[in-house]
Amino acid sequence: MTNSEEFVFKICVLGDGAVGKTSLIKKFTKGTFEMDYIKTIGAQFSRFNKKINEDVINLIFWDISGQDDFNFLQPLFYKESKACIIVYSLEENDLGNESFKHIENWHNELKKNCGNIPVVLFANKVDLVEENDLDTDKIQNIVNEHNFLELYLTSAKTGQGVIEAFNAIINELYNKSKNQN
Ligand code: G3D
Ligand code: MG
Repeated sequence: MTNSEEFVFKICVLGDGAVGKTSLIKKFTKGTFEMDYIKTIGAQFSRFNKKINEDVINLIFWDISGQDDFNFLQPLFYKESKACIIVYSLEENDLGNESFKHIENWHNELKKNCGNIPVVLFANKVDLVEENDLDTDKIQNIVNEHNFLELYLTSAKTGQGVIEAFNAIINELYNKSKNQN
């Protein structure tokens, strides 16, 4: 007899175009994911399995592939999401600035559709900045203001922080589900 249990977690990944959403998912899953594209809603999903102890976790990441249009998202994208990753870019250019400003929009959109599910914030492309020069107060303020679970500095390019960041949200979901059984 085995005590192994199986869990399914859908996690939606939000953030402006080109901040690195797809690259981060690829990095975390080491490319061993199956990806499917749903044209009608401009989204793709990637499946990936992970073991924790004896249990199997089926992860399904939903990721927007369209441009920065907050209105095109359809309920199917959010439906039954258990957690969310919001990604912005630390780049010191328009993309970086705009993607930081839009965190709030993405979070509002999420809350409208999913209520209060756990959110982890990824500040991506940390390889492009000097970490010592980061305005950590500004970043910490947004984390506190929105009650995000945690903030991670990540780089899909070097891999910095990626595994830890994804595992933070996965472990949170796992521990919650496990304790309900
Ligand atoms: P998206 O899915 O959020 O739209 P992508 O973003 O994953 O497609 O990434 C957009 C571009 O940023 C890609 O460049 C990708 O290689 C790059 N990128 C993603 N994450 C990082 C990172 O952490 N550091 C750096 N330096 N670049 C990153 P291209 O040129 O392939 O379009
Ligand atoms: Mg993408």
